[in-house]
Amino acid sequence: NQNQSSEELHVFRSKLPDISISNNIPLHVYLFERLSEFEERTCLIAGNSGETFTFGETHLICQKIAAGLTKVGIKKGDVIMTFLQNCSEFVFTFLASSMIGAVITTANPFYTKSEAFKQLKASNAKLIVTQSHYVDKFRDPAENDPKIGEDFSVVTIDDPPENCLHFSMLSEAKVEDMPKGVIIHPDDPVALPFSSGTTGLPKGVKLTHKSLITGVAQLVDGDNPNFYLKHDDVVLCVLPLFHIFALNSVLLVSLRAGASVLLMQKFEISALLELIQKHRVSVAAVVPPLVLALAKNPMVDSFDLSSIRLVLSGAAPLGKELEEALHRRVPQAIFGQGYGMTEAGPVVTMCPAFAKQPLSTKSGSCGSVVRNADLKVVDPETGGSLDRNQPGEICIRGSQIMKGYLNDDEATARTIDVDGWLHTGDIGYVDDDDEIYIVDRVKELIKFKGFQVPPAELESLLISHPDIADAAVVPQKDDAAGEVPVAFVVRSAQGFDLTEEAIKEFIAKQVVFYKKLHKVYFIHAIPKSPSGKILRKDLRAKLAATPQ
Ligand code: 4UW
Repeated sequence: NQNQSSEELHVFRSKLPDISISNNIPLHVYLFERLSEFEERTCLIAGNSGETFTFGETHLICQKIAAGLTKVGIKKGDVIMTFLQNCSEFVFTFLASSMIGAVITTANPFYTKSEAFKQLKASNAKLIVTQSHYVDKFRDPAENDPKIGEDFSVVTIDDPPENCLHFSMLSEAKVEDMPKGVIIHPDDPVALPFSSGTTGLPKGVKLTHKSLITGVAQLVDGDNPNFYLKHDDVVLCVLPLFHIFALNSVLLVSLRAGASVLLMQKFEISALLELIQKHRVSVAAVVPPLVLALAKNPMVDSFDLSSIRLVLSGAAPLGKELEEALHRRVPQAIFGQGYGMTEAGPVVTMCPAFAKQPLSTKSGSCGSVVRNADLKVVDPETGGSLDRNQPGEICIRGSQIMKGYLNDDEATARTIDVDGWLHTGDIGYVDDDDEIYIVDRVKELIKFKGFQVPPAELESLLISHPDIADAAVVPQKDDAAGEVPVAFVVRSAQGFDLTEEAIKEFIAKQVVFYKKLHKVYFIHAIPKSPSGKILRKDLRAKLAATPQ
């Protein structure tokens, strides 16, 4: 019954009114729209060296690199992979790539060789920008893998090893050599981060110029921005830029708003505290494990953190106790959470206490749905939409969401339905004050300190072992990391003496640190549904009942 179903559709909207968003222009044009006003202001601060770049300098360098990329053969639609820790070259490459209509796929430089090659092949990247000590990860490829110099080029930001180019090759090009007449359509992809989404292996997430502009505008545009950044703000960028949280909600929003970004290569508590004090960081984007470090480490007391006015946490659930513990150390700061997902482009909800005209929020909530978007909560069994205070799967709709997965229409169709709703795989509810709480996850994904651990990836590695007949990987709760991956393994007939240690080591050799298995349980058979799907809920229940 059509009437009945439309009557029952509960759609939640932001308490902030919709705004007009100029999302029909290229991303870099949008980000630098107020360049003449910001020209002299500090745009980037490299934490390591103290080197700074104004907005004017940043824009000029990006234009040169856009010309340089063209010189090395990169054209509109080509993919460039950044295999970098946070640094100014990351920012320049990203923006320059947008200028010529190319696409950046961001990868974690700590990836192992096999992880790096998987993303390189899947994205078909033509160029990798990295550091010399990572280049070996792209050498000696297997039979069908792409090869340096033949299938792709490598640029290093430091002294280039054999067959690689130096970054100055790009940055010393002439602005006049920027390609002319490149036409960029709002629906062209500009970024291609990888995410496993609700199921399966990591996939390229096509984020278009329009999606990212919308995502940025939802936070910082309008008379009363939801995430109000001031011109004199110094925004901490210690979270990795290869992940969508920092890329969107630290870097891109700051560029648009004219705030400075303090780039830190990696998290190290004393260096972090020194930089916060030295540069008077005012906005800190964090993940729960970082909150834990800041809340608990005794060193914090010897630094002046009084400049911090705002702390934004996300990417994983933040416990109330932890939030309160950190709040005691930076009492002047407003605390809040955002909730996002790579595919959602990326913000689903944001704390409205960060607005220019702040609204009060409750601790533990992830804020309210962003403006210019619809949110609904659906019953995972019936698919019907639910009213307030009833937990169900969070779905989001708006111009910010991804265009789809790269070369995977089936996964796209499973994630975005015909009415344009993106199904997040997260269970949450909306309370009487329009605040959203995430309470569980129905998707496979495991999050270790906010990093994605796709169970399907570990399962396929496990099954490739000759002594393993079947395997399933599920999350186990952990105080420090939030969740850790653990495996249930069925040994094959000849594998009776295969040990837990041997399996852990077999996996550890092939994956980045946060995907390592923390425990292996031997089992006679993996519980599966009649259609062959792993019954992960049963395994999670088994785990909860097992004494640790
Ligand atoms: N509480 C509980 C949360 C939360 C959460 C995420 O790696 P991805 O694909 O993406 C992210 C993106 C986070 C993000 C982006 C932009 C932003 O402004 C912001 O606000 C702070 C956060 O993490 O993983 C997506 C999955 O991570 C979980 C949830 O399961 C989601 O589907 N997640 N944020 N605050 N869980």
